Amino acid sequence: MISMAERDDHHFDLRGKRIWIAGHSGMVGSALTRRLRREDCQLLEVSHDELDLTRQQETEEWMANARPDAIFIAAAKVGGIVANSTYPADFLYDNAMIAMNIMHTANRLGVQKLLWLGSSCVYPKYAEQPIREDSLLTGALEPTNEAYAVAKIAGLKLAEAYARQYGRRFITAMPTNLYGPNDNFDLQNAHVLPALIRKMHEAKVARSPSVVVWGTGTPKREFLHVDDLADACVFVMKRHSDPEIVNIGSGKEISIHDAAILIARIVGYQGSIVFDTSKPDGTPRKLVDPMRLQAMGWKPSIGLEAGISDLYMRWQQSSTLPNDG
Ligand code: GFB
Repeated sequence: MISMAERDDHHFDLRGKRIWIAGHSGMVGSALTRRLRREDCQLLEVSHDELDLTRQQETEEWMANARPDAIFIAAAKVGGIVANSTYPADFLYDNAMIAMNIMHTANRLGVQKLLWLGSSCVYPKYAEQPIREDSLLTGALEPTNEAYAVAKIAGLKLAEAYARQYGRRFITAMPTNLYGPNDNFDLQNAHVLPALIRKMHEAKVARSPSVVVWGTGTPKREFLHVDDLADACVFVMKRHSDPEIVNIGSGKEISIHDAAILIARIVGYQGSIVFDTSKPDGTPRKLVDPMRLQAMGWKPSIGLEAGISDLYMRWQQSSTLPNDG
């Protein structure tokens, strides 16, 4: 049944709906699960062991049976700068297949609303900062994550195509660099914040004189806590319906050098920081322009220092690594 509010084309009411968070156990998916538990909706879940989203037939069968009303696609193969450049085929294939299989089936089943998550790395390497949504496809990509970006662009163009050809409300949000609970702390595959938390903690415990930070330390990154992202995704799902993409960011950037100093302070590491310039810097800056989402009425609430402190505490509680007590 369509509610009064839903007659306004931009409003989508989650109440009573069957909602599927594809990839519910990952960092983004688990944040969305926490956030959506506060809504009066029914959450559908399927584990990775039960369903491989890169397989079309399995995906079609599961979705035809589960019959979601709306879908958040949080499933993705993700990793930091070195993982992205080491496994480009896996990043492109897995992420493109997830988009193709879920959206194709969602269209066939008439799913009412679907949110695809892009990434700020889909924008050109030298995009004007802050990066507006309309700078998409105006220049060359950053080579270290080109494969991942191409898959994410394929997904957002597919969402747009289903909207144009079939009138579907398939939309795309473009998050900046994320961190938070359930982040990956594996040093080869992690993004910079969990990697540096771990390196600094281990160096503190081992009383090591220095910690190695990749690259020159000069690139700047914008970081958003994943709980802010989840809140923004629910906001966008309810309030935004046209195919225009929407950036989701914190509006603040910090150099990798300054992020390393901040993490050392939070962790209590007093040794020195050494930059390994044989490792890639990646894109020099990627600060997304948050104006479109701000104009709709959303803003983030978790500051970087509080977010990193919370992540460090949670990781220590869940980790079996030695501590300095
Ligand atoms: O977080 P990160 O791996 O991803 O790296 P990107 C950010 C910056 O931190 C780079 C530096 O300049 C890294 O060289 N860095 C310093 C480190 N020390 C470390 C470390 O120990 N580990 C890591 N990982 N980095 C990713 C893309 O790019 O951003 C993905 O590869 C995705 O596709 C993601 O878009 C959000 O911001 O460079």
